[in-house]
Amino acid sequence: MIKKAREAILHCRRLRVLTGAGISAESGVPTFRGANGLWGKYNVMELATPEAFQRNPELVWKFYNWRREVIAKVKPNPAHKALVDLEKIIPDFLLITQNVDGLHQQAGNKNMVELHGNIWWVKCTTCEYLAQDRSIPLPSLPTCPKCSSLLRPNVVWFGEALDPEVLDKAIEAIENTEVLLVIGTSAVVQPAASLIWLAKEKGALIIEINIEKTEASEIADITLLGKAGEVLPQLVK
Ligand code: BJW
Ligand code: ZN
Repeated sequence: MIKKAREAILHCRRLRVLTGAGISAESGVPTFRGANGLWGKYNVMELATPEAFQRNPELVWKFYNWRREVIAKVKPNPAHKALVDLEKIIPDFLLITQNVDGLHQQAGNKNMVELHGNIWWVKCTTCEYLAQDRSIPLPSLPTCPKCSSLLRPNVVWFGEALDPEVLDKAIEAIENTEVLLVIGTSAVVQPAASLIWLAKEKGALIIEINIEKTEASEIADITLLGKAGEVLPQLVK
């Protein structure tokens, strides 16, 4: 199976890669779901929704300050590095990530979109202010330098729409791919997960890498069970 996946990837001209929290797990970033997932310890509805932020912005900022602290200490792993190599080899490559940790950029990927935003950016809840801010911790209630309103993390919470430009770019790329490589996602959060079904509908070969079977395994042509940091480098070399 690894050999078939390797050949399909190395011989295609158009490749899209969809990543989720599992690709950063070996770097030391907790995933969301599963035994060691963040959501087991924290109540999502208390933290990753606009309603939660309205109700208790201090608590939500405390959570994000903690996440920033964790992520600041970690480094890209061999899976992130393998995707940088792939971007160099494949003529038409797009990385579509659900992750907000910024590890793909840190590793060196250039042609990529972040579906759920980036934890190192903040945006104003009132005006158009949007800026990178890597300070840790941010004040418990950070304010906008332009209009003094409350700032929020530039991430997409449940019930919020994804940036339409970002989503459109992902959809168009998915509709025009030969191969879709799906790495470390439980494939349950929409609309990100639906991109896998869209690729299948359009005739792409779906290759999945995960430590366990997921919602997407049924439609995947090849599922490689194993850690991304161990499996992915074998597909590239
Ligand atoms: C390894 C590994 C290793 C471990 N190697 N693998 C019913 C049907 C359809 C949709 C909905 C519905 N009910 C509600 C909705 C909508 C909702 C949704 O999808 N909910 C589902 C949970 C049911 N979606 C939304 O609300 C989205 N917005 C939307 O729909 O808007 C509509 C709208 C339109 C117009 C106007 C207004 C609204 C927004 C979704 C935003 C998701 N945000 C989060 C938080 C981001 C910020 C933050 O980080 O704090 O994004 S939630 C969280 O889940 C995060 C992730 O990106 C996302 C996906 O998780 P992911 O990456 O798959 O991680 P895990 O933990 O689930 O899985 C890890 C995987 O790795 C596992 O499979 C492991 O096995 C594997 N693994 N170690 C390889 N070493
Ligand atoms: Zn402002």
